[in-house]
Amino acid sequence: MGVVNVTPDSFSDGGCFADPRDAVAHALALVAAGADVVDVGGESTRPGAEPVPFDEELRRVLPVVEALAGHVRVSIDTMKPAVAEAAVRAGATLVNDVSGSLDLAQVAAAHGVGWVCMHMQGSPRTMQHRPEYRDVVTEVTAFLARQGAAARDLGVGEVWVDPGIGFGKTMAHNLALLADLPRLVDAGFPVLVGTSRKSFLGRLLAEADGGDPTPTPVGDRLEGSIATAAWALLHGAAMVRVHDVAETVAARRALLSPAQAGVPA
Ligand code: PMM
Repeated sequence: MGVVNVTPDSFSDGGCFADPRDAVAHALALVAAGADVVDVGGESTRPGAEPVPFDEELRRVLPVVEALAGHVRVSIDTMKPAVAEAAVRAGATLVNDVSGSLDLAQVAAAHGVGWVCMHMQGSPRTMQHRPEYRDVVTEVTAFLARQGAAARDLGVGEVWVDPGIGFGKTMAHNLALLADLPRLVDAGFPVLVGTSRKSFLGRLLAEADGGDPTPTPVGDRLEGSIATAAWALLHGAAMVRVHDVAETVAARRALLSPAQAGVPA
């Protein structure tokens, strides 16, 4: 899944593709690089981000969804049911819901499209103020299993679950969720994981560079993004959400080729 943020302020690429024409060109480049799905978002979910009004979010995403729908599977990254509904009418076939709310599952059920249920503690504005869990893996897995089952009961045929790396989580929480990913896989839904360019990688890579406390900048997190995407794929994730599609596709090919080498054609 390639990331297409049509926002002025996303943490990794904010402002790069705020013009719909640039966003469409970028998305088509991601498809050429091997993306199976492009995830179009018009509201930044970076920590501290303020909500975007409905009409502004729609103005950003709709032309991009319409232009891409005939070329590639389009996912709409939104927390607003009305934006999801409009995007699905414009051709999106996956609703990527970082709030994990059944309101969006209802939209997916009504239109016969897929739904991604992501776990987040709190809201983007406040989520990184002291996130707390007694047992992060158990709590996140239980939430996703419950919401996934409820969505199926509502009639959603295609349900994905996502642990929500960086959404109301400390670095220790993120690492615990990645380390124990097979537990989430065992919940029985296909798993999506997004680690690409996230701030915990900035800290991990800085520490690997010799303990400098300054996080590695967003543009220098490629190795960490690829390593964690590879980890997720090897531990059962069925899809990874990434900015650097060509590099991740190449890494996946190298990763899976040895595993497939012994299988007769
Ligand atoms: N991360 C971001 C936005 N949307 N959706 C899902 N399902 N999973 C994620 O991890 C996720 C997401 C934040 O990253 P961005 O600002 O670079 O898009």
